[in-house]
Amino acid sequence: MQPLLVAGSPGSPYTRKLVAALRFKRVPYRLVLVNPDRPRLPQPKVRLLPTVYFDDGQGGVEPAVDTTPILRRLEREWPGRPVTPADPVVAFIDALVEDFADEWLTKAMFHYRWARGEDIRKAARVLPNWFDAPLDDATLATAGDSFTARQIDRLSYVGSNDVTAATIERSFERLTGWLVKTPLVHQSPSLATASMKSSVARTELLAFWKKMEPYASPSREES
Ligand SMILES: N[C@@H](CCC(=O)N[C@@H](CS)C(=O)NCC(=O)O)C(=O)O
Repeated sequence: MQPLLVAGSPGSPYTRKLVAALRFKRVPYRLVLVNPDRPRLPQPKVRLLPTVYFDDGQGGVEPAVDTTPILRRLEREWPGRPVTPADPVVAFIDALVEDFADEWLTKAMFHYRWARGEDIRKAARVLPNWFDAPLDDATLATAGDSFTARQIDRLSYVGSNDVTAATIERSFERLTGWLVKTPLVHQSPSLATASMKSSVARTELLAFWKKMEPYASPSREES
């Protein structure tokens, strides 16, 4: 069987969410790093990371985006080691928490990366190196500058600004304080765990959820 082909980047929280769930489910996969300026694979209609290339049944591939429906499909095709709770009430709560993590926690991730000087300098040095082969120092400096300009420009779309910064940070601190003492939704890893873990890990502040930890970081061999 061919491993599932996933195009993504370790800097993308949604890539990490998907990879965490694939690892937990033990679905064989191959992660290829994408350089958005030099596409090597067919593009999905909406260009987002991660993109999963499903077998189209005719010898080709069918690109798919959006981790939630992708993982719902994988749950149907790979029912072993489910990441959806069996109890429908718990599954509903899990879906709500997953949505909260996908839509709200990524704001904290983006804010903590791009709102302050030292964090910006770190993100500029790290993230451009995760789309292709590692860059030499001069290329990394140029790529870091243009990456930074683009991402800071997007802070307004994400909703991080001088007025909202305190709300984002208070909400994140409240959540992480709560997570230290509360088990998350159900006993084994789930989509909610995968999504929350990925965004929180990407803030590079915390290492929670030991049970998800082994599944959360793409290893070097995969890139
Ligand atoms: N809801 C989507 C979101 C995917 C997403 O926004 N990915 C980011 C990278 S982490 C992206 O590709 N952003 C590029 C863009 O928005 O143009 C999912 O769950 O996969």
